[in-house]
Amino acid sequence: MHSTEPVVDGYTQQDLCQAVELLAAAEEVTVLGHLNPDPDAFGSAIALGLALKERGARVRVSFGAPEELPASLAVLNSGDLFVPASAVPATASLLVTVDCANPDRLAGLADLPRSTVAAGGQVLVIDHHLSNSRFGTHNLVDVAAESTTVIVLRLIDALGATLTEPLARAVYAGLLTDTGSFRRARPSTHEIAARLLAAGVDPSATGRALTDTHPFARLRMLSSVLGRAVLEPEAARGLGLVHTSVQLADLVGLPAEEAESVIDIVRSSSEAEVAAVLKQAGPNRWTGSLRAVGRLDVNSAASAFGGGGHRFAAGFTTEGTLTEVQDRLRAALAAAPLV
Ligand SMILES: [Mn+2]
Repeated sequence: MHSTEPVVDGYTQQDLCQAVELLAAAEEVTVLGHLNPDPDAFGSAIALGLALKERGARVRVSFGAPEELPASLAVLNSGDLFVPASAVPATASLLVTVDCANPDRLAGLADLPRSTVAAGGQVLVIDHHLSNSRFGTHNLVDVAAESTTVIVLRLIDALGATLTEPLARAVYAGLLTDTGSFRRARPSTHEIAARLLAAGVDPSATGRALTDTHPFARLRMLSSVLGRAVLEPEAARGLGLVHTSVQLADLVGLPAEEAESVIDIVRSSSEAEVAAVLKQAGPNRWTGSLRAVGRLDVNSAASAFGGGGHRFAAGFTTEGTLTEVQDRLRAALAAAPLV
């Protein structure tokens, strides 16, 4: 069991054993996903939380922002584990972060890894982002994993936890969304999905709740946002860039999470290798989402802003006017390496 032979990219069998020992011994655990959680972040936290709760641990699941659980994630919220960020204590004997590349992704809870270690606790980092800074006392980072929920499932199996339907649904949610609805799937991805469906997951109801259900007011928001989309064929090293912005005025009467689905519409433009959506987070503050079809490394472009992610899907937060951020984005994409 305790060989140092790598089982997968980024961590060894020994790393996995140590993480299992840490989780198996834990009596009280705080599990945090990244801010503005997606189904992989929240699904990973809930799946792990349910497995630890079954073992008798006291578990809380949270994320740095927003305070409320986004409506689209309610379908994953099992086991009464979620608490708002304001109810998370400043230290934990065991802190687990899931799908977070660095402490900044914890937003208002970004100091917890440091304060937990200072108080003698342990920090387990579970992630699949290329840009992960391995900020835990223990790190399970596998950049080849389809989703963070897949790494969590390996831990759940090693703990001998029961694959109940709510737990399987949470794992499935991350797998579904992080593979682009199984477009980026290997044969083994479908073997994992088969196990989850056999555990009782309803793929139609789960998929619809996670990605195909929005408030009516989103249609008007899309109308303005898509109406100002711009195609720049010469940008992104001549491979083409399509971009737009979601401004604060567009989101009046809508939860901020509704901005997250815009990138999936913008990226469908056949003339552009790269799609970008700049979401306004304050008067001069922007969060960017970048997607590439498969020829340009947008993780590298995002890192020019201090962000990161995966080669073909990355993000960043930055300050400036919209025009300034757009100019810096063009420059970052012009310098991004081809794959
Ligand atoms: Mn993920």
